[in-house]
Amino acid sequence: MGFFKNLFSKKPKISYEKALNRSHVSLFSVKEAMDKHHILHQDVLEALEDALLLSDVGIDTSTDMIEYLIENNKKTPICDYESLLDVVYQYVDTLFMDAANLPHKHVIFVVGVNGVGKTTTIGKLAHQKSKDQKVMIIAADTFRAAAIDQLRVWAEKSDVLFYTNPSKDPSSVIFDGLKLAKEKDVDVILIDTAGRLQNKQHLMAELTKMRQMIPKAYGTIDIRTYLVLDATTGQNGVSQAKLFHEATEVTDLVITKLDGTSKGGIVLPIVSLLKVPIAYIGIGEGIDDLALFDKEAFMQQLIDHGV
Ligand SMILES: Nc1nc2c(ncn2[C@@H]2O[C@H](COP(=O)(O)OP(=O)(O)OP(=O)(O)O)[C@@H](O)[C@H]2O)c(=O)[nH]1
Ligand SMILES: [Mg+2]
Repeated sequence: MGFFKNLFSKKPKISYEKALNRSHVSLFSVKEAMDKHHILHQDVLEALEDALLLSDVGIDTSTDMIEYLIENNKKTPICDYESLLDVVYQYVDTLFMDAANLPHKHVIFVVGVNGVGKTTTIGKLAHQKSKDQKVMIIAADTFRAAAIDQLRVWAEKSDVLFYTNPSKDPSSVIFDGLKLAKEKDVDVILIDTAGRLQNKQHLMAELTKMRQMIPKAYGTIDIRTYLVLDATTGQNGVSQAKLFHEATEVTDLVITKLDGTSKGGIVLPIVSLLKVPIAYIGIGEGIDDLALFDKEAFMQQLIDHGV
């Protein structure tokens, strides 16, 4: 067993088993081809590429991974399945970055397309953070009354502060909400925004304006922009990631609905493209179904689980 596999061979946390139970890259035929040839044969590479594409890793990252294997094989020949897996782990490890440790006081601005799980994620975050921090939720999704009500329910569940103003535009709501948060000496401010398609330019421009409003209203504070991506949407997630990043300088990703997909591989091209960390994963609809991203547990479930 290789170095990386040893490093990660601790038992994955239950939440990851639950989340990625259906979501692994299935490497059965890769193992079969490796057991037959005992070298990095073309059959092995083809089987690996098929498995990666099936799991939504996408052509660019699959090709990149295969080139990495070929290069490594020149230095240290890959002669069994274990050593192949070890190089796959090494490659995937290069893609993930560690999320920053947040200071006690911070703002999290939450963006994403419609229905990905922004509001639910804020509700779950409020619940986690309210255990030891003073939390305020700002509902800047003021277009729909139902959206405000949904967020208010989440705020009540965790007994945190809540601010909105349906008669104002989203940027003004953020401005007023942050002023109030400062007055009340709030530690964590979670800002919910309306879902929007990444190719609607005027809506993306509005998001940029909202993001710029935060330091203007509050002054110096640590600001994170969380892009929420639904793991079940497949390759469109890559385009979402790119365009939201351009509009708002995404600092972290939240990947939701990993409990409901067999294509968790989509995470790889997205982190490879954006070069930002995954802060959390959503693994269900309940208030506790949000886990801090754990690279080792994730990699183990995504890759090794499949044989
Ligand atoms: N299975 C599962 N469902 C989730 C998860 N996160 C959110 N959902 C569900 O996804 C649906 C949409 O969630 P919302 O939080 O309303 O999504 P949103 O991004 O705020 O939607 P808009 O505000 O309309 O853009 C709800 O039914 C949630 O319960 C998750 O991690 N797993
Ligand atoms: Mg919402």
